[in-house]
Order: sequence, then structure tokens, then C-alpha cells
Amino acid sequence: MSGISGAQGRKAFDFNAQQRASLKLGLVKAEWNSPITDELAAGARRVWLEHGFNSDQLIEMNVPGSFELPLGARWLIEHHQVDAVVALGCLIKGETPHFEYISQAVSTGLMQVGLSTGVPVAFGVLTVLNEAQARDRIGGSQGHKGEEATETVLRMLAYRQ
Ligand code: RBF
Repeated sequence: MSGISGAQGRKAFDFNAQQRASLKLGLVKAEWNSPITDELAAGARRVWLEHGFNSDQLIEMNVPGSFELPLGARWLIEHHQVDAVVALGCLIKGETPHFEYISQAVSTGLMQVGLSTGVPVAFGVLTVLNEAQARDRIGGSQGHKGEEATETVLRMLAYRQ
């Protein structure tokens, strides 16, 4: 990764051996638009493993749609004591105002879960006009938002130390 965001390549991922062995990540994924959200999850998993964590430190759950992501995130924190959550969804704008209501509710809800629990929660929810825009964000011209969401929570965990 490169660019003007500037946080890469520093001691952001400098976890000690004990943290490396014990940190747990929660992954909550919406089933709506699953061809897209499955790829977001694949990217999230890839980054977790690339940073030296194991798959048994990754707790995954599905929820029906993006609207359910905040509650899913909360369940992962309360029932599985995860150290961070990556929430993945794909909202594609239709012809009614649903998109606006759901997008607003999900972003506010995920922020509330993070603030009320103190557990970092990444917003890995695509809010796009069509499927092509979604595909651009799962490894196309706009990067990979599942990978980036996982890197964000790793950075948050490292900064908290
Ligand atoms: N969930 C998504 O994750 N992505 C969508 O694009 C999406 N579009 C929806 C459009 C409509 C009209 C409705 C009613 C729901 C949609 N949902 C979508 C599902 C939503 O997140 C939630 O699962 C349901 O509203 C049930 O609470």
C-alpha cells in the first residue's frame, strides 16, 4: 500500500509474541450481495493471515443484511471476546430511499458499537451505485476494502498499546 495516508510501514503492526498468539478478530459479513461480500471476507482473512495470525484466532459470523451488522458486531464482542471487529457489507443503491436509511443506520450503528465497547470496529461496507463500482473496490481500480478494513483494525490495536 502507498499513498498520502501515510500510516503504512511504521511500527503499526509491531505486536509481541504473546499478542500475536492471543489476539482475536471478529469478522461479521452481510449475506446480501454475497458475491461481493464473500470477496471482501476473503481479503480480510488474507490480511489477517499475512500478518502472522492464525485462522483459529478469526471468529466469523454472517448476518442477513448490512442493517444487521452492528448487532452482529456486538455479539462477537460480547460472546466471543474478540479484540476487534471487521464489518463487511455491500449496499447497492436502488430506486427508493432505502439505501440512504440503511447506510446511515449501519455507519452510525457500527460507530456506536465501537464507542460503547471500546473495541475497534472497522466499517468495511461498500455503498455504491452499481455492481461495477463494487467490483472496483474488491481488488479493482479502487483497492480492496476488505483488506483495508482489516489493516485499519490492526493499526488501531497497535496504536492502543
Ligand atoms: N442489505 C444489504 O446488505 N445490501 C443492500 O443492497 C440491501 N438492499 C436492500 C434494499 C431494500 C429495499 C431492503 C428492504 C433491504 C435491503 N437490504 C440490503 C437488507 C437490509 O440490510 C436488512 O437486512 C433488511 O432490511 C432486514 O432488516
